[in-house]
Amino acid sequence: MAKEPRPVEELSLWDDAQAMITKARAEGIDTVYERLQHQTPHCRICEQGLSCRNCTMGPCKITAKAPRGVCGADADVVVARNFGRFVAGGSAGHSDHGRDLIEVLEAIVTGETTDYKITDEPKLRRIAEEVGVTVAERDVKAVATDLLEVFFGDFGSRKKQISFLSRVPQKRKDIWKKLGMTPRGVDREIAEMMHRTHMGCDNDAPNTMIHAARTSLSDGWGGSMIGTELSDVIFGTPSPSMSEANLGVIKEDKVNILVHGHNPVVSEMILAAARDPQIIAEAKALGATGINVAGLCCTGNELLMRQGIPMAGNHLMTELAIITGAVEAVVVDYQCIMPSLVQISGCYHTRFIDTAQKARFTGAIHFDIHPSNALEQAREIVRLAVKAYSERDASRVDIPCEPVKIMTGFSNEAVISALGGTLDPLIQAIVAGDVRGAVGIVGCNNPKIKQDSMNVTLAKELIKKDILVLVTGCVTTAAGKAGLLVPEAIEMAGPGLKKVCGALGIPPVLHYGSCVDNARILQLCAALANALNVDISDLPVGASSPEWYSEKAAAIGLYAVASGIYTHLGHPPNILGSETVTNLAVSGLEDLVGASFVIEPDPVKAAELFDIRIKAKRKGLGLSE
Ligand code: XCC
Ligand code: SF4
Repeated sequence: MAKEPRPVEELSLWDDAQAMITKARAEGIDTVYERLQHQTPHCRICEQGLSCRNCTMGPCKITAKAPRGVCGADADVVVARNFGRFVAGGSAGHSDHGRDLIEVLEAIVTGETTDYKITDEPKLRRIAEEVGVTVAERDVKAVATDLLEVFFGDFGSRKKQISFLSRVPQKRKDIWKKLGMTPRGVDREIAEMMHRTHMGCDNDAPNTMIHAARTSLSDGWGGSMIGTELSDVIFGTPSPSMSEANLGVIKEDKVNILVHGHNPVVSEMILAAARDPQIIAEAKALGATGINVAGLCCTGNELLMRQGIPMAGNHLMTELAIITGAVEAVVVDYQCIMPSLVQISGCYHTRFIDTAQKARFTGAIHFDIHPSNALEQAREIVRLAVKAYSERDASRVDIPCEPVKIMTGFSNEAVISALGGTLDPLIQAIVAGDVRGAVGIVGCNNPKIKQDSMNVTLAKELIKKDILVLVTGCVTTAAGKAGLLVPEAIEMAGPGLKKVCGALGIPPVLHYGSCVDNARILQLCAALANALNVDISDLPVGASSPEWYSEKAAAIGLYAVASGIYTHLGHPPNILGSETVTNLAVSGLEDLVGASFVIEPDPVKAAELFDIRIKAKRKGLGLSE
């Protein structure tokens, strides 16, 4: 029997989303919300992480009646193995993305491509020096060649630890060493997780969890950090600028191209092609006033940070953006791209274009993009979009709102430069209690949760308490739409934060980039800890992913905890079937790594928990609460 559709007010915080869900329903188009209803109720056993299909003696379901799988694995082993593979999947996503940036750098130095270049040479030299490459009196190509070998090496099996552990406070490295948690090589840790979780291998849940943490650390301090740093080298290190967000950034009189996915390698070329005067002239010949490139999800974040492109939306806006009827093309790279976008594009004149061999979509137009052909292929893609403009059905266009202003571009380099060249003013503000602490709110939307309701409420509650908020990933657009990413948002902040951000002319919620850019937050925490000569777990900081859904978000959460950062999740991963694993996650890790997860579905209560934590950490540092 068909279920009653849920009222749109329950599905999203936003008018633009509600209007487009209503339009989709009127046009008979299913979205994530209908599909979720069809999938509900979910399998309870899978939700608890108690199903195993790691071999064909099974699949097995662990229940009270059948407490062991065919091989004898119990609930703890099955849950830990499933969680370990979940984290390995997320770490693989971020890190394979990082590897793609190394390959672009390689194509630059070998001359295989001229479409890309080294934009921030000083940064290249800086990070090369950090990881032990000789820099003095060597030309940029020689330095880059050595650097990319070091980074390729970080993915391999020949190192005792990955290079960017040079950034980690010694106390933290000692903890990792003692626990056997030091990440050695990115691919190695991921492969070893697959090995350990094969039947008959690592059958001790805490031991599996330790390796899950090591795997996630190889992502945070390895794959993701390399991805962020090389993206800055190749496309430029972000600095503050203004842009806009919500579906209103889609323009009725323009050819609209949405870039979606994660890696800036393709989307930067789409943007470059869309700025080509010749192609703009072709768009104008068809009656458009220009070509508009807007972002979705993290590839949007990457281009927003560096190029200031507007953000059409986050995860749960990706289908709804197409429903406006005004999108000529959706160009995707990889990750978080719902396959449903192909079908929804097919309901309109929208061209759905995939660009990566490792992320093909049945029914999409495929362009095989490599560093050597990227710009030429991007021009062809933009021309396809221009052509599609003439097929747009004006009677089906509905752009539901006006965009809101946002400020973006807060790399650590930009923050330090805004502070006058050092972190000292920030440390003084923390010591004085004007900035009581900082929390990174990161991650996704999940259709099980009213879109952005938790992301926004948590951010608002924290800034009221003089806690600085850093946002990345899909929380960016949430914070932006709520008016939190502009300097005027200091009016919503507590007195201390208002004073500090007001003096600097910055918002109390800072856009720190995409999800791989959470590595920037790790780096900032490490720098603060080193400056104070303490461990990261001593800092008055926290992390949160209120509306997370993905394997990558689990990897981020775990590397945050393993790095010593207290981390809130709005709902638990599929681990509740094991008391051992659950207890480890929400308390046992505290004894091991000085931080743990906290699960709290109420964002107001979550803010209070952060407040308590920050008070305790401030006290530990001898500071006023
Ligand atoms: Fe994906 Fe990065 Fe989550 Fe958004 S936040 S839904 S992972 S796009 Ni990373
Ligand atoms: Fe069942 Fe064990 Fe095979 Fe998993 S590994 S499917 S628990 S027999």
